[in-house]
Amino acid sequence: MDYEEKNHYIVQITASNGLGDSLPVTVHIVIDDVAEIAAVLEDFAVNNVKENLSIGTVIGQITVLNEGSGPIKLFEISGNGADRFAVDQNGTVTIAKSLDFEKQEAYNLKVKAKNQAGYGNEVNLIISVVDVADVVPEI
Ligand SMILES: [Ca+2]
Ligand SMILES: [Ca+2]
Repeated sequence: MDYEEKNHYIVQITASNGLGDSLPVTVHIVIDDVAEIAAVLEDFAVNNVKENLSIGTVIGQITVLNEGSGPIKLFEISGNGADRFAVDQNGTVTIAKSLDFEKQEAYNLKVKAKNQAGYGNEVNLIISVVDVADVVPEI
């Protein structure tokens, strides 16, 4: 049934009293229109992620402006290098694979959240990596 298009059904049934008499009865069925609202996120940016942070380090939290028809089931990130980061069900962003400033200084990713209504808006997930001296200079 599609709640958005039709929420009022008229059904005609025949009731029998067991003595051979039957009475047509009209039954109205109204289904509450439950709007399914996708989650709304805010752009996420963090610019001080050191390249030597260990895997699993929390680097931020995605802001959910409206959970819609929550709860949010998952966050999905996409873009070049998206596999280096993970977002859990609560929107916490962590490092999933080690970073290397010398290979990639910034990540311009996208993130969206899925609840029972499906995926909501896609926002920017921008992460800038900070250089850390890789080689300790000899004195
Ligand atoms: Ca490095
Ligand atoms: Ca470095």
